[in-house]
Amino acid sequence: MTPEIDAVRALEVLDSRGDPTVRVTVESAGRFTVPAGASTGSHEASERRDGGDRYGGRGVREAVAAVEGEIAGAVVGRAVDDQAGLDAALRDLDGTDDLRRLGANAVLGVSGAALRTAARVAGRPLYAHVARLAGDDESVNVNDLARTDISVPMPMINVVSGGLHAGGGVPIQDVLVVPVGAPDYPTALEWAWEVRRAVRERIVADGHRPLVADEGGFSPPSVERPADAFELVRDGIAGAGFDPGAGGDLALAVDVAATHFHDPERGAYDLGDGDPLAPEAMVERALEWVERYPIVSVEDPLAESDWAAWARFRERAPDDLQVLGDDLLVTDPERLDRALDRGAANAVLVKPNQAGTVTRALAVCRRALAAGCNPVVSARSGETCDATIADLAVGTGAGQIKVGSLARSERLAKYNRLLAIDDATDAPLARFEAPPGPGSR
Ligand code: 2PG
Ligand code: MG
Repeated sequence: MTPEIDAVRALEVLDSRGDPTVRVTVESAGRFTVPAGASTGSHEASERRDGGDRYGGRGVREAVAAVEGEIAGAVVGRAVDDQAGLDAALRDLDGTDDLRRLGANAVLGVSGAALRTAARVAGRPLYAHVARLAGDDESVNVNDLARTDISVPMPMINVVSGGLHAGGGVPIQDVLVVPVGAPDYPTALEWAWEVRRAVRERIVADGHRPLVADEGGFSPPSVERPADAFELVRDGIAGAGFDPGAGGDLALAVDVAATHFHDPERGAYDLGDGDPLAPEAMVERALEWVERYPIVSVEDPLAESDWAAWARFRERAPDDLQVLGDDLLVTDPERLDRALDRGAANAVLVKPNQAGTVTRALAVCRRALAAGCNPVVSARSGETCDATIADLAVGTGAGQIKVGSLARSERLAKYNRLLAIDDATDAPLARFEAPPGPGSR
């Protein structure tokens, strides 16, 4: 007989920023703790916060009560291995597009805890269970995946932070390294560690304290303009003895997170280094960065609403540049289709809490892979040591992951889980593939 969900419990716990979040346990016994963004897109699934005085309004006791009350009433007794059916039932129960009634944090908590329960009940590693769901293919031999088609995702590792994750400073959010030339995942981490150390030494030599931001990246006062951040990390790659660039050892990636310095009223981007830029000038500026620095991936170079400028950027960018949509696409299959039709992006960030359910996040991965678009599984800036997304990235074959810097336990929990999967499976490190050029679809 198929095991059923016996009970659903929830608890308000605190995340890496000290903000409350929802932890759900489906008995018996899978546990999932929901992450939270700071640079959120306005089209994301909507998390539920209590308001009022507790935790500055960020308490989640109402979401916890929704899990233990209304949601438990609807899901207790369901088969644990019917993820799609469970997620559809949760959506129906909520009844809104963005899950605001029950709260996307309540819904995703249950969806994620059920996923982990089902893997445990089936006696499979979580990544193997995800591979089965993601492929929607009963013929996949989940016990034999180590020798078939899984890979460990190429990590995109944060080194310098800005924007909303660093409380000011440079307006762009992350400058990251991608160890494109690393032969395997453990080596990729080692190389990124060397670069991070070189950058840290440089910051200290310049007379600054190497304090870290929300995702563990450095945010020194010497980094005033985006160019300073690109130079610091590029020089860190060279300083650690590596060859920077797409065909070298480590390349750069950037999350511009432009929505958060874009004024929608005036349609202008304020990089804080002169007059605010019109969309066309912002396109030029981002193209200049790509030309001057060894950048292989640009996330959110334009705001979530600026579709026309996204398409112009992609048209003018080099064919092999990864143009990655986060706030633009919010892990939404329909927005992804729109982006593919308009040629606005060739890669999509996949954040389960933007989607609201595991099934929807998997659907975005599947749709992207089918269209030749790169899915990049991503953590949020507010995290816990829950490492589910590491298995999600392996099981979906996403090929890339972004979880922050090599600092802070909530980040390392994901990197370490991937080390364990690498060790257990001998799966190869996914190569960073140049996505197809514009007009290829
Ligand atoms: C992003 C994420 C993770 P946040 O913008 O890609 O870095 O940030 O979780 O704050 O949206
Ligand atoms: Mg982003």
